[in-house]
Amino acid sequence: MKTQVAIIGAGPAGLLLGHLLGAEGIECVVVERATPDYVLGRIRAGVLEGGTTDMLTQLGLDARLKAEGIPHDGFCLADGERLIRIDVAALTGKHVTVYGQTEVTRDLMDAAPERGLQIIYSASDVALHDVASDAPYLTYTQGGRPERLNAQYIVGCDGYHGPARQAIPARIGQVFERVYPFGWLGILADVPPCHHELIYANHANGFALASMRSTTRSRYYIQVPVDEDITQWPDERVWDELAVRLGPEAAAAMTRGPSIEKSIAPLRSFVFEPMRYGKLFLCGDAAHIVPPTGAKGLNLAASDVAYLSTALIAKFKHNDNGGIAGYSGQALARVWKSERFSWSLTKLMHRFPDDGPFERRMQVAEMEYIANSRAMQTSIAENYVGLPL
Ligand code: RFL
Ligand code: PHB
Repeated sequence: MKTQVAIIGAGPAGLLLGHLLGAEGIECVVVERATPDYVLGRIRAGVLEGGTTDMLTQLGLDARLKAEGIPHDGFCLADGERLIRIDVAALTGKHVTVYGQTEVTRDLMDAAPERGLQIIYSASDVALHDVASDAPYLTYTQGGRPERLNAQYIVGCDGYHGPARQAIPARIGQVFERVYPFGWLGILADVPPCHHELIYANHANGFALASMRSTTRSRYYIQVPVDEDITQWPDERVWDELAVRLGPEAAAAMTRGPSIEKSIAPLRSFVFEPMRYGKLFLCGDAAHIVPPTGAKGLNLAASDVAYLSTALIAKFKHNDNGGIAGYSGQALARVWKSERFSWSLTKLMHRFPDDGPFERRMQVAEMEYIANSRAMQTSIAENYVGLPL
């Protein structure tokens, strides 16, 4: 089989890219290891920047987003004593939208057949070959049969654990990494949210986040040790801990209910440079990971895709190589700013096991500064709504 662009991974990055290229008549095939149900079963991001929702609008795939997405004009930082509201709408003139990654993926998946985007699910042993040559190709196994896909370009949208990044020789790539000594235990429950906006809380017991998917579905997280055994956290214990960490006001408004999903995600900052090698490009989690504090991961995957789709369209339509040559530098410039924001919000809002009284005083001082400085609030707000592409 042959195509113009072979995309590895049918997560949000791979599907968005496939649709954007397809809309310009560029042929692509998406090769995904998992089944559609598995991809939709992963509960992840919940907050979309304007730039991300604009891409769905541009594709004409925003009907459900418009009907079900909830615009948020602000969010809160809590430190036990007070709730600091960051009024992102007043500070930036923009807003974010609460609409789950699962729903974004479903919308992109559902539109694939009618738009002629070919997605090959349940493809195992995906391997990249000759990516530095003019004739790169993928091999994989499907239904027990070995397959080969020739392409002009290969794009790795295969997440942190996928094979694409590994296809770049060690002498070319450089890894930047920080692993945090804690994870987030998340629960999803069909109960109304405790507050109409998100609350990020720093409590002596650790971080907590009150988020949501809709007016009837809540998503909560608590910081736990990285090696925590999830069986030690029956629902009631999670709710009790949330009530303590989020503070009395949120606790009073919190409705408890059985969890419909519960999992622990480790926290990591990670960047791989460069994001292009020969005919291979990396997009999204394949090239970088941010800790979820600040809700940047999916949005960063979307901005990579915006840059790369523009570059590939210029190449295929006008034989213009400039975008392709500049892709890695352009994408990384934005990646590093999101890395900085996610890292700084993670440092501000979590209790690190090795921190002492000095580090705690630094957190208190920074909270105090944020509470009283419009400049600080503006800085947080403009990062939260998404830096310009
Ligand atoms: P994905 O979603 O991981 O998709 C990669 C796809 O590649 C497939 N794959 C392979 N396919 C073929 N062959 C192989 N060998 C393969 N190996 C892997 C996988 O099956 C999968 O389908 O990466 P992508 O598309 O780059 O998207 C990135 C986002 O998923 C990620 O950044 C966000 O979920 C991060 N994130 C958040 N981002 C936000 O913007 N806002 C948020 O509010 C937010 N909250 C979160 C998050 C991530 C979390 N976790 C669990 C890490 C909250 C959490 C708890
Ligand atoms: C979520 O709702 O899953 C969510 C929201 C905000 C974050 C991270 C995750 O910063």
